[in-house]
Amino acid sequence: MLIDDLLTRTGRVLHFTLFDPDRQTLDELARRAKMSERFGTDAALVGGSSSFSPRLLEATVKTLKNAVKLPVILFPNSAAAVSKRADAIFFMSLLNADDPRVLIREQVRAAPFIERIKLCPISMAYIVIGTSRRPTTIERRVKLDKIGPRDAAKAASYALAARYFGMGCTYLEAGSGADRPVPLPMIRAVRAKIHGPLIVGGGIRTAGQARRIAEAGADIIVTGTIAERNIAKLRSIIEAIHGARPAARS
Ligand code: 1GP
Repeated sequence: MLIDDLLTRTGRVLHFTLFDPDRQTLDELARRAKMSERFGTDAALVGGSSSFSPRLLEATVKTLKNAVKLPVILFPNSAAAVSKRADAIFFMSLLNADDPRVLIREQVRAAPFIERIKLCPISMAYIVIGTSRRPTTIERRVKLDKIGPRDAAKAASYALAARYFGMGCTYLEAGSGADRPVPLPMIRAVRAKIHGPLIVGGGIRTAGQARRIAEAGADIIVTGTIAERNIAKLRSIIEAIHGARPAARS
């Protein structure tokens, strides 16, 4: 699968840049994508917690495909967020949601379409961690079985359950714009329970944070907001991730 190929080919921790269709014009998107590619990002993710029209999604994916050579992976928030122009889709369940819609219903709606258009599904357990004093967009939108920053054991139990379900990747998400990223002890605790790729995102703003997260056990680090607020900082974040010593695998 695409993620395993990327990880094996490079042998290093990867960086993905998240582009939210709703948060920039298409011109800004093309410019930010080109800069991210130049700085060494490994893939472009398209998605976000806000809702956007299928038309804007199509335009976003098309703009990215024209602007850069990076793989474009959908990071959907509903069954409507599927585009055949993308290279792959995170086929994900928000495991600590109380809402069956995000646990399984949207996925059931989307699956036949994904099969028909032959889009590559990347199996993923998505776990949202409440690290921020102010709730992030996803925490406001979805009722959650709350996992606080000190609940490393609870996050690890979710990750272990996902592994027993046979889910491929695990994504620990602090939420876009979070004021703190997922804590390092939680990343280590989750890493110890899973065999597949670990993705960590939300609230990562500095090269130091990114390097520590990589060395705690993340295989892929996602940033979104920093490319919108201060794209020059992205270069040092990506360099720190690519230069990090990958953590030992269990
Ligand atoms: C959100 O993890 C991503 O899904 C990115 O978060 O926007 O805080 O970098 P930021």
